[in-house]
Amino acid sequence: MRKTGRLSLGLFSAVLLLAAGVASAAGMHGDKITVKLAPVPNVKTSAGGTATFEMSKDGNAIHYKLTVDKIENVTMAHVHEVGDNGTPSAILTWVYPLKGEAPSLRPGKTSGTLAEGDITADNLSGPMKGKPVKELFEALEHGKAGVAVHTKQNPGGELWAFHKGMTHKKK
Ligand SMILES: [Cu+2]
Repeated sequence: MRKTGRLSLGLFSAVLLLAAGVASAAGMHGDKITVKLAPVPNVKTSAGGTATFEMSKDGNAIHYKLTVDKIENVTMAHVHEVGDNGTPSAILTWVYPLKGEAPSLRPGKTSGTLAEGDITADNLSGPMKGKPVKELFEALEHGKAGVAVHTKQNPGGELWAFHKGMTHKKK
């Protein structure tokens, strides 16, 4: 009985902490989210990358930039929903290429800016379809959405990461 009581108190504090984090993250405009990309487990690669997302002042667009380091034969990149076990689930928007919704192979090694642009509500797909772009930003901020980069040799994803809500910086 005592054990249960202590456990629920611990859980309660955790929920409070989580609520505080969510509250401080909500309603802030001009925030920038940085997602550091890492190799997908069991994928052998020396590639790396970083994706940044910034909400526009009017709230109608997310400006993003996807930078890669030594990635070979890159084909596409998306924001995916974070599924069970932290793996990429449904595509929420394409980031490379932003328009076209078809892979675009870059043969050989690419380092530098792979893609930069604005995500608007029109770009959203899957469970985000028809929703305001702000919801995608919040999903990214809360680690419910992440970034995957696909290559010819790793079509299921070579790089992948999602934000855990602790490193977002105010502009
Ligand atoms: Cu993808």
